[in-house]
Amino acid sequence: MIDIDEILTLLPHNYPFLLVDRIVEFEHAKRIVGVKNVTYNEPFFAGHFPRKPIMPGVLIVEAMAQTGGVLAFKSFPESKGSVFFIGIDNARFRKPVIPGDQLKLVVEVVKHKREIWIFKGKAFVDNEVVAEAKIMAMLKKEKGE
Ligand code: BDE
Repeated sequence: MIDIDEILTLLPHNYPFLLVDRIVEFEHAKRIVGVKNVTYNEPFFAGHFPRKPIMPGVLIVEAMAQTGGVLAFKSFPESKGSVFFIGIDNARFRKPVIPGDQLKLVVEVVKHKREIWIFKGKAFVDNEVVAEAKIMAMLKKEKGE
């Protein structure tokens, strides 16, 4: 288990743009499962949409990408820096995500070569796939490391 305190040490993100609350499974450089609890109080629900709160699909993809970032940094803690989101393919949004849903973000490494990571992400609510995407990321080390 990786709790929110540790996530905050691994990712540079913060409110209102940190979109993973907890890690419940982790396999070194291979697979990770993140959880995001979705509440009516999410700032994006104010505009998306008034009286019809639906989580923007792009933010579900962002939540998968952040979970992939945790996988990369937890696997290689010496590679301190940032993960840049450099590409996305084959994104699908299959079901609306609404307040009260718990997103399970399953991210698997398709390929990892030097600083480039390719992830396959699936987001589940109640064991149903709500979104999926192939995500590409690049680790950028901090200067002097
Ligand atoms: C979104 C992603 C994947 N599958 C379904 C959906 C979906 O149902 N979106 N719905 C959006 C929506 C927006 C407004 Br404004 C509205 O009044 C209603 Br009735 C909607 O269903």
